[in-house]
Amino acid sequence: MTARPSGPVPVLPGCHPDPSVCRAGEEYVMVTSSFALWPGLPVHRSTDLVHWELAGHVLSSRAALDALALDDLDLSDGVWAPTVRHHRGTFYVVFSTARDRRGAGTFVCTAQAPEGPWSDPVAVDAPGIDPSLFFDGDRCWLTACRDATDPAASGPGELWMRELKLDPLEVVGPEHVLWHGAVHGAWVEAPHVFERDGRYHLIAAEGGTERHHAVTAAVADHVTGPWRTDPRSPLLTHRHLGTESGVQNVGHADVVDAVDGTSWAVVLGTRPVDGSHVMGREVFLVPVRWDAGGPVFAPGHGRLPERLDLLAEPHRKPADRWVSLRGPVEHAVHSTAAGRTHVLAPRPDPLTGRGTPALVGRHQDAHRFSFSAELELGSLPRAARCGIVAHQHERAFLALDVVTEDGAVGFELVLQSPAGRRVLAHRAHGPLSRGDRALLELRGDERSYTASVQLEDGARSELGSVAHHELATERVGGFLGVLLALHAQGAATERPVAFGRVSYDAVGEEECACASSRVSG
Ligand code: 6LW
Repeated sequence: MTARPSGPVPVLPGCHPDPSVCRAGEEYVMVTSSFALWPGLPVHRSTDLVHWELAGHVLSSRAALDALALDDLDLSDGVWAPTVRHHRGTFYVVFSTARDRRGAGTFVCTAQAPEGPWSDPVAVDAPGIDPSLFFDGDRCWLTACRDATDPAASGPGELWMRELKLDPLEVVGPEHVLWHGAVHGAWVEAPHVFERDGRYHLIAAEGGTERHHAVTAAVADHVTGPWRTDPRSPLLTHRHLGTESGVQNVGHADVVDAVDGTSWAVVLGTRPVDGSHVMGREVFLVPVRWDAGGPVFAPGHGRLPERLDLLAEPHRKPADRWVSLRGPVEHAVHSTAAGRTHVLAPRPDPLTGRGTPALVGRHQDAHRFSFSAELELGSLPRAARCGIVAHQHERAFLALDVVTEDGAVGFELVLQSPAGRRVLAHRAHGPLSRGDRALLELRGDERSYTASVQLEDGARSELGSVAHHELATERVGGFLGVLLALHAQGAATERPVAFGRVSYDAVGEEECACASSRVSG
């Protein structure tokens, strides 16, 4: 029998991994990873840690794009694991870029407000990935993780620290090796340092970002060490709960003190069905209590809370965030009485390559959804392939395409998977004639994606279905979740493609799992 997802619901659903959070006055600000998607590093804001809205992006300028060099990257490389902190009126975001799954550069951006404008990225000399900042009075410490110098003795990863001068932004002074983790045998990553009652606490992620993911910790009397493993580690994990747990891969925490004196952590987690997840790593909220030993995650329960009682109303989804691959594309949105029209200029880059195809998508953020768009067949380019796509990676997507060639038009359902390309269905439609419209739809549920086409005469025909695990991270690899996207492949000289009545409707188990008041386990 298929396991229905149940249990905790994300506060930021869809692919938003590696969350980092800080507070500025009465507002909370969260930044998450964006890989080779553009614009990069979404910034969300909230006044209650549960309802988040998009404030902007740290990375959206031409100068940022040039600094990051996203072209040619595997989509799961690029911009990884930011940390956001607020210090004396300025927001600081530090992050690293990855190429071939290894750290390629570390950058800092600053802004006076979450919506920006954000400064251009300033490169700092910090090897490895998952950089973090800790302000201790007016001194700022940069911590990150990298390969250990002596892995046989210590385990594969190590956390290190140096001071960061703020003006100009520059790493200075001696380097301190802090800690090799509590678990050993797996990389220690995602460090964040906190001070509580004169002692320093370091939390980190171990076990890898998959099923064995866990939050571990160390304590020290001085920020540069020596650091001692917190013997209670792991402090939070779902790795021992078995496949019955609706949320898996829980780890990569950051902690914030709320306005009312309570503390909370944001962590990443996944919602697999039958062992496969398609929505990437999502953000969950966990209560934290500090005691003499350090942070206690989900006190009394030790796992993500089933219900977050802060929700007085049904969970609102953050606004649509449309992204492209490895750089900007020509894309305009018009609102009309009939709905939203997205106009995309075709590009020759194929979806299977590492270029910038004419694709804009938004993250799938519920198991059950409908995503649709209408094309006027007579106005399409004479030789093009355009349509809607459930896109996980350049090696894995399900595309429902309208193919035009020599004045004729047909519909095609294509599954690209790591095993190769399969045309699952092809329907010839006949000559391109003005006025003909086709509504393309992809529907999803816990187990499958189903594609259908509805022509103007009202007949809807299903072109086929694929099992959800075809697009799952477990099958495809990498760090992403499914994007529901519009795409237009053709010569750049072809006329733009207008996708009319673009609609995404999520029908979620999310809606019903939310209740009222604080937290119950
Ligand atoms: C992130 C790191 C990780 O930087 O995945 O496996 C990377 N662990 O913490 C990308 O999300």
